[in-house]
Amino acid sequence: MTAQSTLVLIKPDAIRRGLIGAAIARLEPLGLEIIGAKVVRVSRDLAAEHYRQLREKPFFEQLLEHLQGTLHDTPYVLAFVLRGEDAIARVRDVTGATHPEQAHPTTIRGSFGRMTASGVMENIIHASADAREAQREIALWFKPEELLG
Ligand code: IDP
Ligand code: MG
Repeated sequence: MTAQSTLVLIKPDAIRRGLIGAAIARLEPLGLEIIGAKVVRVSRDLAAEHYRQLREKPFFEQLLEHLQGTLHDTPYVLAFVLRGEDAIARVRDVTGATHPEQAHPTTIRGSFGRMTASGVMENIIHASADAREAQREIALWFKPEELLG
């Protein structure tokens, strides 16, 4: 298997709750190379493009607000591109299932995610689901010159 690159976003809920280090501590042992890293103030257009496959969902508007940080008074995310053998699946495994209550307890989402009483899914991080999504998302969030070759 050749090296893959994958996009990871530390979402505003994690930043607000002081969980940046906790999330990175779960990813770091994977031994992947960090080839891109930055802080991003997320526009509505960027959020909508990132989650475009979910635009018909009833929670889409809330999802855009979540990624933009308006729900957590934290108007930015941390974006990373991680590269290494089988990086996409390995990062997804450590991330855990989408719904925090369905995520295995040892995963990032299982350990730190929650559904709030008002129905916001605080699931801490985003990770690309497959090679096609990773390619699209990396191009959306990073310019080529922002990535190590
Ligand atoms: P993923 O993040 O595990 O790939 P997706 O199905 O691609 O899951 O959904 C993207 C994001 O949309 C989730 O990470 C979560 O923030 C949000 N989301 C997904 N399902 C729900 C839901 O049922 N209610 C509220 N938010 C949801
Ligand atoms: Mg997804």
